[in-house]
Amino acid sequence: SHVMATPSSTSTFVHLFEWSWADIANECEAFLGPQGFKAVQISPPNEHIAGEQWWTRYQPVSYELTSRGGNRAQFIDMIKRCKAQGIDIYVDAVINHMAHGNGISIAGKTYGNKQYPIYEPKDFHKPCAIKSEDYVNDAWRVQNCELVGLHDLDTDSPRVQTTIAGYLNELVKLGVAGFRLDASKHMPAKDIAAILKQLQHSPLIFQEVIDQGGEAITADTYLNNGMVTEFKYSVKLSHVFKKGRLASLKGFEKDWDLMPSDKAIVFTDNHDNQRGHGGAGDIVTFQDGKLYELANVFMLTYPYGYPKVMSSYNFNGDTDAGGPTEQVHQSDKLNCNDQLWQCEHRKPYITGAMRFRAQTGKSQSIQHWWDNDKNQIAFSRGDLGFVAINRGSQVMNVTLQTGLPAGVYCDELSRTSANDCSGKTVSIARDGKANIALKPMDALAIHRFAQVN
Ligand code: LAG
Ligand code: CA
Repeated sequence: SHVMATPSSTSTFVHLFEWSWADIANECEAFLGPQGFKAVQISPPNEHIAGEQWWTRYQPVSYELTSRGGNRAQFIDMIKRCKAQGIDIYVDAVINHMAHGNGISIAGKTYGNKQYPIYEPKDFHKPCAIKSEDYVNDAWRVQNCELVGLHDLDTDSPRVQTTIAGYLNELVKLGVAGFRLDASKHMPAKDIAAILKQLQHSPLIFQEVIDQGGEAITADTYLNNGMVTEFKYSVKLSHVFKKGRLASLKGFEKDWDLMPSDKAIVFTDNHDNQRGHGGAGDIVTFQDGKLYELANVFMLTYPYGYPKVMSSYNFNGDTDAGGPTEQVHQSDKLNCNDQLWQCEHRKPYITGAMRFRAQTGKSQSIQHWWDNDKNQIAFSRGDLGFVAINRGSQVMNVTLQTGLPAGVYCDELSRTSANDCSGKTVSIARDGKANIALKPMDALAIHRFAQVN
């Protein structure tokens, strides 16, 4: 039977959106492994429609491993090289539907009239279009009609279930450690359960269910199958950082009506809502600069959910634009810059907050919460770590109880590597108190395993 593997609360993964398999393999070796990330979510690896837009990846033509990311050999090489660095690969599995209409695939195959290499017309639901009001009052249509014209697989049929399970089992055999199940809200939870029952191992499962409240289908229906994306977190965290008061984050888990921490995949933004797709609101993204880094610092240092860091590219306001044609890792240079790949996961404060999470995960309790009722906050992770964030426009300068033993601590966010003390330091007195000084739009995170001797 299917037993869910739970990631430890010490872990962080990153979505390398539209990165090629060769780039991901290089990034595992150059950065993700040495820094201590847990896993990478990759773009869909299966055969998809031809075209330049990023979303061609969400129109499957077959489950053959030929995609813009690379071919099967490159896919296998990526898994091996990442695994050697301790990095898992999570595949974005597009299983609710197949490509719209007629056309040609990236591998040069033709499809049309619901005829694909692995499916035929009888494998699909009778066509009807999902209308916006269906989300509010017609669960059946959301799951049985077509999402933006994509031919909807009859996921209730044993033949379809076996075909999908065959695809997932093949990936697990190649070393894939987890799956994002795309468009899960558009599949009945029992159909997903029937597919998962046929898996030969227990990969990490997270279902993409967009539930911001007020819809006919709710995220909790899917919790028995595994983890679920917590969109309320993305929307509410974004709102607090953009327009609200950080002080209101005190005890947010109780106020925001969220799913249990060990079921929740949390993120600041994702590949859809950062560009206004997938019913987005006003979300924090790389375009918010320092504000975005602070939102990620909060997500990564606070013990709620399994956090996913978004890694994006500059799309110049064109919400359909595919990624840069330049690879990230070119022979002699790294194309992480404002114009091309954003590489948010390499921003020192974001990487540093990820390392802080890895070091403090054993203490899930929040203590010594402090705020100034506005945009300055601080809290400890039991007696293992302490965090302060100043999102205000005034200097923060206050003496606070840290809950940590006396000593001089290195700030994990501002040091340049995990082995030096090149950034800020904090001196904690014998009573556990310390002077915490932060410029506007700055943060610090100290923990027991980074002290000056
Ligand atoms: C998802 N999760 O449930 C993905 O996260 C999301 O990125 C996918 O939509 C969607 N579900 C289907 O897998 C993306 C784009 C859509 C795009 C679709 C298919 O956000 O804009 O639709 O992928 O490629 C595009 C056109 C539509 C058109 C459709 C069919 O934008 O105008 O109707 O293709 O031709
Ligand atoms: Ca469906």
